[in-house]
Order: sequence, then C-alpha cells, then structure tokens
Amino acid sequence: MSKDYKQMWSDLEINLEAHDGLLGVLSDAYTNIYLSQKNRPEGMKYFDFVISEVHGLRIEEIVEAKKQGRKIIGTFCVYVPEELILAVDGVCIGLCAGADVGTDEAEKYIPRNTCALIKAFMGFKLAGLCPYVQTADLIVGETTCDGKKKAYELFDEMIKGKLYVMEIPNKKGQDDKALWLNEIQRFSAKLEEISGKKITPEKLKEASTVVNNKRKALQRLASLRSADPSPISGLDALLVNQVAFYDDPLRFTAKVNELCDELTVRVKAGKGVSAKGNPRILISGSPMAIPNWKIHAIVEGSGATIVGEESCVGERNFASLMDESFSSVNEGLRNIADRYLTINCACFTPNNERLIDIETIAKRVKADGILHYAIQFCTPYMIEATKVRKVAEKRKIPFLRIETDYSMEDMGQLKTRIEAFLEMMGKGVRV
Ligand code: BJ8
Repeated sequence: MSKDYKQMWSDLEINLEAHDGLLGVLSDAYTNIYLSQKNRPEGMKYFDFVISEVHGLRIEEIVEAKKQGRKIIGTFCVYVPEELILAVDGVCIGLCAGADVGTDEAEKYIPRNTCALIKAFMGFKLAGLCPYVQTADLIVGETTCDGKKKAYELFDEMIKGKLYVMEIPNKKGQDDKALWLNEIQRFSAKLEEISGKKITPEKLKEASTVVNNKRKALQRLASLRSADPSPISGLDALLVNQVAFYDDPLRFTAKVNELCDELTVRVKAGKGVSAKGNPRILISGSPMAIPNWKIHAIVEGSGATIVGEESCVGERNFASLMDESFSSVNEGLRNIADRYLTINCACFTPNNERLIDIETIAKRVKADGILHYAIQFCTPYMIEATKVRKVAEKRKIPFLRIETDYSMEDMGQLKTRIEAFLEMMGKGVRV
C-alpha cells in the first residue's frame, strides 16, 4: 500500500485487526501465485498495482466520488446494466467475493450447502471486511439462482435496507423480454431517483460508449490469447477480467489496450508465456471472483496454459456489445434490454446458446481440453456440466468436471485430477 489508510477504514467501520490479517493473506497469495510467474508482460505492472491498492487507493477514489455527490452502486451479477449507472454519473462496483472469509458467521444465517460465492459476500459483510460494501449507496441483487435470491432477503437486513432487486427472467421468450425491458425501465427510474439526475439520450450514449469500449478492450485481450503460444498466462488474463469489475472504466480500458499493444508485438514475434504446442485449456462455468485463482494456479502450475474463460468473469461479461445507434432514452433502454439478454447464464432454461458459445470459443482459442468449473453447490452450473461435456465430445477433446469451494483443503486432490486430465491432451483430434 502506498500509504496508511487506517483512518479511512475505521470511518467505514472496517474490523481493522481482521482486515490486516486478510490483506496479509492476500498479499502472500498474490506473491506466490502471480509474482512468481515467469515472462509476464510489462503491462501487468498496472494490475499488480491495482491489487496492491485494492482496499486502499481505489476505496479512496470511491470515497472522494461520494463526497462529490456521485452514487456508489454495488452489483453481484453481469445482468445489472453498468451503462445506466454511468448515465447518472454513478460508480459501478462488482461486489462478488472469491475468498473463504466470514464463513462461520455466514453459516449462522444460511445453510452450509450454499455456494461459496454467496457465503463469501455475506461473510465479508458480517466480518466487517469489505470497504466496497461499506461505501455503497445502493446494492443491486437479482433473481437468478435460488441461493442468491433468498440470501438477498437476509442480506438486506445486514445492509440496512440498501438492497434493490432486479427481476431477471428465467427464459428468453417474448413475455420474458417484455418483463426484462420493464425491469430496465424500473431500474433506470430508481437510479434517477437516488442520484437526483435525469438520464438523457446524450448521457446514455456517452455511458454506452464507455462500457462498449471496455468490452472491446477485453475482446481484444481474449482474441490475442488465440495465438500459439499464448502471449499471456490464464492467471494474468483472469486478473484483468476480475479488475474489470471495480476499476475506473476509462482508466481500465486504456490500460487493457496498452497491455494488448504489448501482447500484439509478442504474438508477431512468436513469443509467449509457454512453449508452442503446450496444452491449451478452456475453462467454463461459475464465475471466479477476486481472489479466486485456485483452478488457474493448479492448471498453469501443472504446465498447461488457460486460453479462455467462458464465465461471467470472462467472455459472458464482454462478448456482446450494446447497439449505440439510438436517438431516445426509450430506444436506448430497449437496446440495453436486448444486449443483456444475450448473456447465457445457467440460471436460464433452456440455455442451449451457452453450448454454442462454448463451442465457438473452444474453436477460436484452439482448446485442447475443456475444464468445467462449478462452485460447489452451484446447482445451475453443476447440472449444465453434463451438456458441456457433449460439446467436448463433439470436438473430440478431453473434458474434466470440477466442483470445489474456496478452501485449500482439496488442492492435492485437484492437482492429481488435473494432471491426469492434462496427460490426456494430444489423444484428442481437433476438428
Ligand atoms: S449471469 S453466473 S453473475 S447469476 S455461483 S451465486 S449462480 S449458486 S453467480 Fe452469476 Fe449473474 Fe448468472 Fe453470471 Fe448462484 Fe452459482 Fe453461486 Fe452464482
């Protein structure tokens, strides 16, 4: 950290002692997993800095934005339209948590067999360890999986009624589209109410361009990973995708594009993070919120390279752009509704489009194997794994299904299974 933020954390009612412990663990994990990698692009220095200041400088910026009257909106799902938040000059922060924190406390409220992501967002709040939650003026939940939907009811009491829930349909028919458009309109009215600012066509256009540019930069990064050898490790690419949820969008986009410029030079020179022909793995499944680096660390520590993530912390977050050609707010809201319904989350039924996405990505990144990752007890993704297996079979590449939580207890067992999976590479025939 560049300076002492104790007073700021104390003002935000952070549990200082436990927080020091958390930052220590995070810093050790980052040093072991990230800084020990060889041949990292120079452009990753910015992201290293962001992580070192994850509860420092960025929080200071957010506190400052709040002082200037901007509203801080926390979200848990890529279905919540960032464009609308920016259109009222708000700050959008992704709040999902990827660490085993406050679990005992969380389990006093929710069953043990709840997914680790839900336990973590509740645990971080109960343990007084998340300065992002503390700064939020509004936290947006959504009706996606049953676990989240019901946990939000309890979470609302913990955050003193700051929760707002968007209804996300479970299907994509005409009635569902109408419901979803109505939800977008309701959310935009809520944002106007709490910010005291009107969404104008100009503001919405400006916001759409900012968010689309961020998506384009992430698309560029994703496509550079198609090169063999990949110019960047899966771990580093995952980190960039995680940082996308809470960094300032303009600065983030500029830094991702700078990184991509460097990676383009690497690709032209045939340089990469591993040897040409190294096993290339596509990860598909539940989101990996920061600092969930477990699977990437094991796979890449075992010698393979992760070349794509079909995940909400990955392709599902940036694959489609919003149509910016609108001339009224109503038209813009329709375009937002259309764009967000292209996200193929396992909470929808049927969800065959996700399988098409996985096949397309696997082809583009030249995946030698698909590793399906589900957070333990994440029923939607655990069940869809059966269908994802068929995509791998169709492409005649190995498939591995993993269900795990945030603890480190199963590291040895996972390593053994992943190594056996990697040994199968080369037996598959690419079509
Ligand atoms: S659009 S994936 S961000 S809902 S891991 S809490 S699904 S039990 S996070 Fe998600 Fe939006 Fe869908 Fe994406 Fe439930 Fe599964 Fe836990 Fe999950």
